[in-house]
Amino acid sequence: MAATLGPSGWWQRWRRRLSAWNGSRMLLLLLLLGSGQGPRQVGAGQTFEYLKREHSLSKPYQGVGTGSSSLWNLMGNAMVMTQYIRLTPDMQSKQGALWNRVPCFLRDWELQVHFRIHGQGKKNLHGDGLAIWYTKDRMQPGPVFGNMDKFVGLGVFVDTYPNEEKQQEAQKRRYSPGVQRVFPYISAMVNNGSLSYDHERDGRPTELGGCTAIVRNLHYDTFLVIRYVKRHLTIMMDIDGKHEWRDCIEVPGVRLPRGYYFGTSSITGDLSDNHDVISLKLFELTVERTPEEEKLHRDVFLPSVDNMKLPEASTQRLTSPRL
Ligand SMILES: *[C@@H]1O[C@H](CO)[C@@H](O)[C@H](O)[C@H]1NC(C)=O
Ligand SMILES: [Ca+2]
Repeated sequence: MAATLGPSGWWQRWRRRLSAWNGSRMLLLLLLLGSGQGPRQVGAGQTFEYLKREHSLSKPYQGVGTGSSSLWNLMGNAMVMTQYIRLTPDMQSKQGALWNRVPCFLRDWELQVHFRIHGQGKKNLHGDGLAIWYTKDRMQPGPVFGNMDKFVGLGVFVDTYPNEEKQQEAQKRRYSPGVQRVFPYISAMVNNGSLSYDHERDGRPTELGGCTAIVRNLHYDTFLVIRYVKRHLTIMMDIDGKHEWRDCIEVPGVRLPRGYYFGTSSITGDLSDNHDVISLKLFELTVERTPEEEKLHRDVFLPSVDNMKLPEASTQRLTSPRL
C-alpha cells in the first residue's frame, strides 16, 4: 500500500515548485483532501506523506486535556471549544498555550496550522499574536507570545502588533526606506537557548526572515505551513481565501535536533484578540537522501543556522530623530 518514493516523486516536484506555482496546486490538493487516514496519494498512486496522529490535532479535540493520557495539554487561559481551541480570548492580559505531549523524532516534516485571529480592536489596537513552536521544552509560560524566553528550538511568530513602530512614532523617529515592516508580520527564529526575543523590536534582531500577513478578522480560513526538509525551512501561508500557498520564509541550513515538542501559544497585553487554533496537522515527509546527504544531515544536539548573520547587524539602520 505504501509505495516508496522514487526520485520522480513529490520531492522532485517540490523542488521545481520552489520557483513555480506547480506545488501550490499540489498542496491545494492536500488541503482539499482533508484529514484522511494513512498515507496520502497523489497522481499515479505515489505516496508522499503521512499524517502523524500523535502530533496532530483536529475536531472534536478528544485528545486535549490536562491528564497524562492526553496527546495535547492546555495551559493558562487556553480553552477547548467545539469548533476551535481558544488560546486567548479578546481580553487584556491573558495567555494560553497548547502543547503536544509526544516528542517528534521525524527528520523531515510539515506542520499545517489552521488558525484564526479576530477581535473588536481597530487597526493596530489589537495584539499580540501567536507563536508556533518546535522546542526542547514544553509548558513553560513566559513573555514570548506566552512561552519562555531563551527557548531552545524553532519559533514562528504571527505578530499582530508593531511594537517597534509604535515606539519609533513616540520618539518621533522614522524608519529609513526598506526597513519598515508592515504588520501583521510573520517571522521565524532559531535559538540555542542563548538569545532573548526582543519584544520591543518585534524580534527584529534575531529574525531569520519574515513577511507581511494580513490575517485579522477574515471571514475565510487562514493557514500557515512550516516545512522542514533536508535542513531547509520553508514557511508559507494561505490567508487570501484562494486556497493557494504563498511563500513567506525560506532558510537553508537550519539544524534542528529531533525529539522536540510542537506547541502553540499566545498572549494579550493592553491590547487583545481572540487567538484560535482550529487544527494542527503534522505530516511525515518521505525524502530520499544520497549517501553524501546522509552524512551531511547527521543528528545535531543544538539548534543552529548555517551562516547566520549576527543579531547586531541590523541595529544601526534606524535614522536619527526627525528635525
Ligand atoms: C548559540 O547561539 C549563539 C548566537 O547565535 C552563538 O553565538 C553561540 O556560539 C551558540 N552556542 C553554541 C554552544 O553553539
Ligand atoms: Ca509585536
